[in-house]
Amino acid sequence: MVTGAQAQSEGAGTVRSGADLPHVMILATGGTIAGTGATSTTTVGYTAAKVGVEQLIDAVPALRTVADVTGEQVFQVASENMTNTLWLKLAKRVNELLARRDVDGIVITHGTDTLEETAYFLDLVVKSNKPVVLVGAMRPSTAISADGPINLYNAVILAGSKAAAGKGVLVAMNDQFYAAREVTKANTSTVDTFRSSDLGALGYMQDSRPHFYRVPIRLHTVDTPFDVSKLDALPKVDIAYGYENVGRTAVDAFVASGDKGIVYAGVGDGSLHQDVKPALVDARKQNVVIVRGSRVGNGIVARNGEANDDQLDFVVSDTLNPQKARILLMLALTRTSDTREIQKMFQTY
Ligand code: DAS
Repeated sequence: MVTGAQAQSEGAGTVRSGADLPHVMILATGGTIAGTGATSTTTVGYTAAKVGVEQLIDAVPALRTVADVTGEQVFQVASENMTNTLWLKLAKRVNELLARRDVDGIVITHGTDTLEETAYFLDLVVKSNKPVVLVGAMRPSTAISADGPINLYNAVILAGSKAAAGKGVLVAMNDQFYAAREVTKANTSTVDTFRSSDLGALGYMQDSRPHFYRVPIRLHTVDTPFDVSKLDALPKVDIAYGYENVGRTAVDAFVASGDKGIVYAGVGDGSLHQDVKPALVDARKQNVVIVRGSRVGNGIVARNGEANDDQLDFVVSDTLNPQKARILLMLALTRTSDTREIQKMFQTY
């Protein structure tokens, strides 16, 4: 723990300090939490990614009572525009800061649209047991009852807490916190949008401290083999969506564009439409790794259940939703194209 010494962080903003408080870095990336609306009642149709990290910190004076916070603007985007380049920049900066003795934890302020994806990506590539907490907001900073300030306050407490160490990357929203692997955005506009439905939150933020009721089981952070420190690109992986009367067009287009992997979001237990299956078989013949997933959102996609994965040489997604299965497949492909090895990864992380 920092003994209250003023921690200077290169490229950072203002340093605030207090004796014996944890030093928490707030890395800002944009989103609604940094958004502004035309009026105080504008909660949709506002502009995301406008307010800088110093303003976010200054808007919550109580932060100074719970942590020694340092702000840094890593980039400023609405998260629907997230890219692999931005992910790699963020991940490298997070690992660089966590390697420093004077940094006890990190909060990342982020748009909510792809927050779950960035959280899971970091859950697989961060190489530290120190807490990393992602936080966003569903209402812009200018709105009546903006949720950003309380979400940020809770995230900073969580990131500075010993209880959050070694639990993988966490998402703190609406007085609860979740495992990066399990959480998803479940409502287009309400403040309770982040949920882990069947598997549930890990706990609650209350009386300015975290209350854990469960811990992640799947391996993460220091216990994964994924290392992005020397990467400047990620393998091209896309998602094809299953539905009534679906054809092979999307899968064929992804293969033609050079995909190394395709996640198929099947109906039900990952069922394949009779017109898509031949396209996936052809893709596999061109060494594209196929992950058979489900659009349903909960439950395990059973291997050799709705398709003979052994015979087709497909991987199944376990409980990962399609957008998270894509992330694990991208990182898996930085290590191997062996489908047995990749299947083990989907049963491990
Ligand atoms: N456009 C959304 C985003 O940046 C705004 C938000 O909800 O944060 O993800």
